[in-house]
Amino acid sequence: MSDLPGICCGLCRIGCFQAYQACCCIKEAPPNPTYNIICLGISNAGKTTLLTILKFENPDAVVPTIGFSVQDILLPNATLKVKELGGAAPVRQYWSRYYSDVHGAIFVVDCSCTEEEMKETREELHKALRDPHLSSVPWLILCNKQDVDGTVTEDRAFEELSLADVTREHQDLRLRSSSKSDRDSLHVVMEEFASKLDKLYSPHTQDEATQPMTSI
Ligand SMILES: Nc1nc2c(ncn2[C@@H]2O[C@H](COP(=O)(O)OP(=O)(O)O)[C@@H](O)[C@H]2O)c(=O)[nH]1
Ligand SMILES: [Mg+2]
Repeated sequence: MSDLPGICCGLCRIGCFQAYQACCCIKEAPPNPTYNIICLGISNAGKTTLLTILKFENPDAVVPTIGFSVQDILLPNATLKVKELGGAAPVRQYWSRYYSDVHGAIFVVDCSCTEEEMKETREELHKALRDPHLSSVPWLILCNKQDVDGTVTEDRAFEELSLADVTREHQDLRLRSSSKSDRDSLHVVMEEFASKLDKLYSPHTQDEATQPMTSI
């Protein structure tokens, strides 16, 4: 019984705070939006490594991706649910099976690769860009392995990947440099990409994050 005044006082304070919240329209901050992202690129481009870095984990421990893997990348402005598809030649024919529910696409390019691999990369990239499910989503092309001597720069990659015509149709396509040794820049690039997604998909569409792109 001696606790009664304390309990009453506590309840009063909660009541007062709730009344104050209601009067001043103070609401809890909405949770960060979640976007479904597809991550493509031929084997060895560095997809798993970059995603591992974005999760603040050790990139030296990555193993080749068999089939696909899904990783949640937590950014200050969004959560990216990234599905990385294996990049080996025999599995690339199945990539398009995973395109239907995505809000954005990331394509990782090994800019230190051979001419033959760059040709392969260009063909796969253009195939994906032409897919109707991915034609209206924001694209981020990462020109990776910029730390390697003699690697192809972002401008040169734009040429080698024949992107001049593509950017007319894909106005939300961005080409950015990346490297496993520059985590900070990678985070900046990803936050910029998340902002682009945010601009495109207004808050009320968040509940529909699992809907196919065509319905958003
Ligand atoms: N020098 C360098 N090596 C990288 C970079 N990114 C990835 N790698 C290496 O490239 C190899 C393949 O990486 P991985 O992430 O498995 O490629 P994935 O097949 O596209 O997932 C690994 O040995 C990585 O350490 C980078 O930015 N610079
Ligand atoms: Mg991988």
